[in-house]
This record gives sequence, C-alpha cells and structure tokens, in this order.
Amino acid sequence: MKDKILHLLKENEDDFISGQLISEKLGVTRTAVWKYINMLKCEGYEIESVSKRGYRLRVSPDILTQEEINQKLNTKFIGKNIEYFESIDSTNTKAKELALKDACEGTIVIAEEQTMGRGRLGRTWSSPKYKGISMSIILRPEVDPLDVPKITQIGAAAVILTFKSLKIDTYVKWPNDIILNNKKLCGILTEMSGELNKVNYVVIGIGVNANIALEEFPEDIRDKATSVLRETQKKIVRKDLVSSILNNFEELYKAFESNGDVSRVIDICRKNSILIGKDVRIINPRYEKVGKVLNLDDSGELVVQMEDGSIEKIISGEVSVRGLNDYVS
Ligand code: BTX
Repeated sequence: MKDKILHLLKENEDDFISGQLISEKLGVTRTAVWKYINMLKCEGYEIESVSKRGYRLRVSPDILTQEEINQKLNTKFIGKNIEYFESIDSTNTKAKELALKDACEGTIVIAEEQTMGRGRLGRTWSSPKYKGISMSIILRPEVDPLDVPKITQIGAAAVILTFKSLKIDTYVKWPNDIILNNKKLCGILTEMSGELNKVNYVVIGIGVNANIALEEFPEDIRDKATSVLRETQKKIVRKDLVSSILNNFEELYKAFESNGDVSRVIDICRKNSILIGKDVRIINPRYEKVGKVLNLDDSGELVVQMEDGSIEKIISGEVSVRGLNDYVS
C-alpha cells in the first residue's frame, strides 16, 4: 500500500493530491493514508501536507528502491523486479538463493549495506550503508558455461559507459575491477551454477563506491580503494547510477545472449583497459608468471607475452600491475 501511495504522489508530483482522493483510489481509510505518508517521511521523502489541499511530494531520497530506480530505467527485463534490502549479508548470496527458487531473469537484489559483502576467492567487499551500490543481477543465459566469464566483461563495460556519460574516465583492470585514478572504484563478482554444458543461472554482483569518504573505508584498503566522492569531491545520485548501469548492461547483454556477440563489450574494455601495454604478474592456482599485456582478444581473454617470449591467452586469474615501484593490485 505504501508503494501505491508513493506511486500516486509521484504521478502528481507538480500538484497536491487530497487524502480523500488517495483513500478512494486505493480503498483505504484516510487515517491509513496518513500513516503511510508518515512512513514515507521516515524513509526520507519530503512530503508537504496542507489542509484542504492534501499531499505533495517535494523531494525523493536517494535510496535504491524499485520506485526510485524506475524513474530512469529504460530496460525490458533487467531490474523490472528489484528485491530491496536496507541491510543484508551479501546481495550475491541472496541472489543465488532466489535463483534457486526460480527468480526470473533480470531480477536484481540490491542493498543499502552489506555486512558480509564478498569479493573473489573468499575476500571481503566493504559496503558502508547508504554510501555505495551493492547489487546483483540474476541471469539465465542459454550459453556455453565457458562463455560465462564474458558476462563479467559485460558488467565492466556497462559501468565504464555509465561513468563516461558522467564525464568520468574509468578503466577496466581485467577481469573484474574498475579503476579511477589508479584506485579501485568498483568490483565485479560473477558466480555461476551449471553443468558441463548447461548454465542454470549466473549471478553478477557489482559493487560501486559512490559516496564513500576516505575514513569510511576500512583502514587497510584506504590506499587502494576510492570513490566518486573521493575523486570528484561531489556526491553522486546513486539511484541514477544504478539505472544507468542497468540500462547499459541490458543493451550489451542482449547482444551476447541472442547471438553470442560481445564485440562492442570487448571494444569498450579494450579501449579503456588499464592493463594493455603494462608489465604484470599473473597469479592463478597453477602458476605465477610475469609478462607484458599485449591485448584483449575478441573473446575477452588477456593476451600476454611472458618473460620467455611465449605468448599466452589468460582466461581468468589475478593480475597485478607493475606500478610505479612495485606490483599493485
Ligand atoms: P576482489 O577479490 O577483486 O577484491 C576484493 C579486495 O578489494 C579486498 O580484498 C580488498 O582488498 C579490496 N576491497 C574491499 N572492499 C573494497 C571496496 N569497497 N572498494 C575497493 N576495494 C575494496 C572484487 O573482488 C569483487 C567485489 C564484488 C562486490 C559486489 S557488491 C554486490 C555483490 N555482493 C557481494 O557480496 N559481492 C558483490
């Protein structure tokens, strides 16, 4: 009911709508309307109430609910169903739970805070409340499981495009980080359930540091993590960031899902790669090697010339870049 009242207020944003009209339209008492209006006020909505005229929505808060994200969402299926949480352990964990219960493709789990946000290989991801974006998209692509890593590149390209539209140049650190001014702005965690030749579901989790101040990051990552706020000294509207990422994501994902086409994705990741031309150290479960990144090939694999001159294509793994003095991750 609260959402329906909010919807009516948004439809009439330029005008007052009377409590009487709301109660008639929605079939609830005026006292109930008043109660829900107060609940909305507690959530941060600024609602003017004037006797004999009714209610008018003045300001909507920057929260990541379906109603708020819908304002600028142009998608057909991504984000049409948003499961919103003020606090959750991990949106990826929740999304996997929902995927097992037949949640439909494009369902999003989004949270204002994660208490156990996850990175790769058991690492943690810090997500302070109301400051960043923590969201996971449930997908059911009919593709070869070997092609699933490309979905990480789709996520990276979607984020890059969003920041480009804000005139902020970000870079992909293959395979799953987005870098701003040499620090980590965003991380992507793609998880899959499938069989040898069938994908059951994929969950792609995207964490973006939007309005996190330096002191709000855990101390041990302050030198390598950054946020839009930290780099631009300006707060960004998180809900607009989410809808833009989802709009971009759907467009790029559709081409991949329908005919396996990732050419635009790879082009974006290649043009905005922070690794191409750099000396790197590659760490994966089988080996650790040093080389120079030559390119990102058309299927999203990293082409590296190793120290011994051999050229290898890397499908996944950890890549540390030789930075100013050392290899930085
Ligand atoms: P990763 O393993 O590449 O990076 C994790 C590492 O990044 C940590 O070990 C830490 O050093 C650093 N780190 C932790 N938090 C942050 C942060 N907020 N900003 C910058 N650096 C940080 C990257 O894994 C993938 C992260 C995905 C996060 C999303 S959020 C929504 C979804 N739900 C979930 O639990 N994870 C994903």
